[in-house]
Amino acid sequence: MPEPFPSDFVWGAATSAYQIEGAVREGGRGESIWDRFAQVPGAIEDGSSGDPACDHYHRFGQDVQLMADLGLGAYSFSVAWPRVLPRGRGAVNNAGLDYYSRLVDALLAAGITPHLKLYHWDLPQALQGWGGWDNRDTAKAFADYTEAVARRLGDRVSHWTTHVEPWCVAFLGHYFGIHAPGIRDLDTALQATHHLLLSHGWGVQVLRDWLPVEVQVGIGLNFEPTYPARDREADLAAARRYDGFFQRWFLDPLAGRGYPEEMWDLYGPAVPEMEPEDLDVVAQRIDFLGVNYYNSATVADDPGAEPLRVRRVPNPDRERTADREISPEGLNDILMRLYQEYEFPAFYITENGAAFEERPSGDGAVHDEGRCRFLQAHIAQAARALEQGVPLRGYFCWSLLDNFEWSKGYTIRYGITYVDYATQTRTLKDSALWYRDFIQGVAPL
Ligand code: IFM
Repeated sequence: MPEPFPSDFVWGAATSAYQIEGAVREGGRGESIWDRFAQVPGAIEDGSSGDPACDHYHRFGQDVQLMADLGLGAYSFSVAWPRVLPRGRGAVNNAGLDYYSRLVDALLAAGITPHLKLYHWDLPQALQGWGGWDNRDTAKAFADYTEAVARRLGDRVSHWTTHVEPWCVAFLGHYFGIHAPGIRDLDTALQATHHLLLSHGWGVQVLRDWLPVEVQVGIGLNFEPTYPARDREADLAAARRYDGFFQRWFLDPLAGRGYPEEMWDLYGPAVPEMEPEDLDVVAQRIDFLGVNYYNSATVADDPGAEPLRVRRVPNPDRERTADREISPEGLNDILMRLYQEYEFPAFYITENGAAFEERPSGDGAVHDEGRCRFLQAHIAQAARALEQGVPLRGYFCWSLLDNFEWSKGYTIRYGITYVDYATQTRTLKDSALWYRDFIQGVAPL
């Protein structure tokens, strides 16, 4: 194992159901909000959808083999709620659970630990008809869904994540309106946040009830460590507000601190409704916090930009991927901060990766030097955090495969494996080959 990573450090790759599975009308799967949203003209840059994506539903055996070839120790995948409960609640669709059961068995047979995520954004459309995450009943339905999955897979899956990037669900989906269900309303976004967190708490309780005690349960948040554009009070205050909006609105209630007071005041009448016991439910003990990290944020004060009064400022000194600024040191900053300011027992980097608009070259290989450099620089920051005492247990590269990148469709590629969508051929990019060699300890950072 490469220094300073301990021998039990987990090296993996991550995906999500809607982004890779395809087969949206097979095996009794119900409609999801992303199936519906993708049909809205202009919602997806190239007019595409998650069907057939990488056709992973039919090709998972081949993809598990690919993971084994790379020497991955773990695979982080999400279960599609509408495959398990096509209408969101009620009768369980056993064919949906059978599919994940086969996937889990194939992973275990290949010596790869399954890390299962319950919700990566594909809410059953039927629940959206009742208000989706704006409705408290959706959080109850999530607990029932959790139970159905836990009862079936709890004997074989050791790592469970309730939600992935609830900030994206709440704000991209309900405030900026660029993700499903395409709502643009602050009250709804804040109420959705609360119901997502509440469903996490109820989900953790269900998992503790149904699973063996040694099973690890957590949640994955996305982070943008925030820096002021200039060293002046107005920008420092703007950075604190953006941090409250992006990080602490989720972190603090999960850590038992309730919603940050200054954000509660700033949101005024838009703050969510809740029951007296909710904050205790949200603050369930978790075994790990998943850290999804792609970039940091530089912000300036902007009195006209209600409600946060913050403007993001591009940093011309930073190199860029196809869609983000590159700031590896932000990964170390956020890990150190989480370690020093909060009491989570362990961390995984549950997503980290880069998109580029690459193609195979004449020799058939995909020479993605940019991604190789990106992964190396970020893993080096993870190593620094580890050396400084952060209880970091693993690293998952996003993503195993090129896939459906939400509102950007297939216009950019996050995979370490190139997918030719016309033929569904997979080609390991140079970054995958480097990752394989690095894990084996034969390639340096
Ligand atoms: O593709 C997404 C993923 O679904 C959630 N985290 C960020 C990735 C890259 O944008």
